[in-house]
Amino acid sequence: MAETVDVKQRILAANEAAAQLLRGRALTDGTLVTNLISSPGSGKTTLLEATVRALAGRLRIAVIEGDIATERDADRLRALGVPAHQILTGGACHLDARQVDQALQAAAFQPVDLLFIENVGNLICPTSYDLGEDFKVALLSVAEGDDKPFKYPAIFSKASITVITKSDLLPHVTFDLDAVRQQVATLNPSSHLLVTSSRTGAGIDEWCALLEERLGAKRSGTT
Ligand SMILES: Nc1nc2c(ncn2[C@@H]2O[C@H](COP(=O)(O)OP(=O)(O)OP(=O)(O)O)[C@@H](O)[C@H]2O)c(=O)[nH]1
Ligand SMILES: [Mg+2]
Repeated sequence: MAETVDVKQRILAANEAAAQLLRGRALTDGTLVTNLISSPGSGKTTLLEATVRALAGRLRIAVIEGDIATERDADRLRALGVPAHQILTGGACHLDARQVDQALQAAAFQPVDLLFIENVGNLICPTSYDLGEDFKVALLSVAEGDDKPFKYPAIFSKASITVITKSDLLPHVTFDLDAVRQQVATLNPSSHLLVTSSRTGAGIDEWCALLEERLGAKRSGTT
């Protein structure tokens, strides 16, 4: 048991060292890095597609995609003209900083304003792995149930933004938005909660404005 804990701590310490190198490079480059985490199918890639469309011509964007199999998500972003690199974990349920470092070297993206890392669809494992991001974003679709923040507290505690997705489906599902607001505020009083629909465009401007504000703050050294 003690040995298991020790190995896990060493893995996380090695990951942290790699993440700090990534963070240092992103600071030098003036790139805002966002780590998107949610259950499979909550709408991460669709939110990225909506973000790319909304920010077209205003900000330069690149995307690292993490999945256990297929290039589908990277292909969806490339179809919009966005440089995207797919990491295939081959079964692992999260990305780690070394994989992101290798992906960035392989991709050799031109300088960008925003780098999005879409993690493997999973609310648990990705939470422990720092990818050198500026902040984590948790997504929760209204179809998943309004009890999720308290059931998966780690991610909602660590994410500085929680994005409720698929709000267009609210009339068709049982989802108490106020209850979710209260849970997220309890777990992380300083977090932002945005209510969005990538289908109707609701909340997308607010999301993009928050990204632009954080990019500006990072570059002016006020974060
Ligand atoms: N009604 C509705 N459907 C949505 C919305 N956003 C995404 N979807 C649908 O939800 C499904 C999953 O969306 P994705 O964006 O692929 O989800 P994901 O989180 O990237 O999934 P993984 O990468 O597999 O974890 C797709 O069928 C989308 O069309 C939305 O705002 N409203
Ligand atoms: Mg996806």
